[in-house]
This record gives sequence, C-alpha cells and structure tokens, in this order.
Amino acid sequence: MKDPHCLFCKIIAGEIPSAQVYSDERVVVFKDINPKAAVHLLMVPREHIISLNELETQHDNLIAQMMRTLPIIAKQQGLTTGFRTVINTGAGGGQIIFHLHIHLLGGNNLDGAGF
Ligand code: DGP
Repeated sequence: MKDPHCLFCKIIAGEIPSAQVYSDERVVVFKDINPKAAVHLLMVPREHIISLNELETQHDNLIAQMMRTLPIIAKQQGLTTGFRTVINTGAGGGQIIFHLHIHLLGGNNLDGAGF
C-alpha cells in the first residue's frame, strides 16, 4: 500500500508536512509546493499507484470517486467559473513524482491547453 521511498506516501502518512485541504478514506488533497496558478492542488490516492499506466479494474471505483470529488473541492476553493485538471504520466509526460496525482488548477484566467 505504502512505498517507503515515495514522497507522496510520506505526505499522506503525515511524515512530511503539507497544506492539506481535503482528506477521506481513499484520497488526500494538498497544495502544490510550486504553484502554477492562484489555486494549485494535488489530489492523490492513499494507495501507492505509480501512474495511470498502473491502473487496474480494481481501481475503477477509486477513479470515479476522484473525478466526482474534484469539482466539489474546486467549488470549496472558490473556483466558481471553472478549473483545470492535469495528469502527467511517465517521464515523457512530465511526471516527476511517481505516485498518481491529479493537478487541480484555477483562480487565474486559464486559457488554451497550456499548463
Ligand atoms: P508532476 O510533474 O505531475 O509529477 O508534479 C509533481 C508536483 O509535485 C509538482 O507540481 C511539485 C509538487 N511537489 C513536489 N514535491 C512536493 C512536496 O514536497 N510537497 C508538495 N506539496 N508538493 C510537491
């Protein structure tokens, strides 16, 4: 479940501090340490899943829950006009932390497809 070498597993366990904004039995959401927008959050599953590439059918309910929770958190953060979600997958996709996470960005006038 937990990878002792994974930064996000350590954040989830509270071993490394983070500015947490949401938590439930399967998911934790905290502020990105290097924000690219006025609001920049990371949603991570408590289970150590490396990336989208490692998802299995057993994760279907988890992913559905994450998708449904994102707009709730966006509203809580005051992102009433919209928000952006980004998932980087693999080194070639810009993934730096190899624990699946969804970037939730907003609060600026985000345009086009840029990150
Ligand atoms: P990605 O490139 O998709 O793997 O994005 C990883 C993000 O994780 C990046 O935007 C910066 C963020 N990050 C890295 N280290 C830490 C940390 O120690 N704490 C927090 N809150 N965020 C981190």
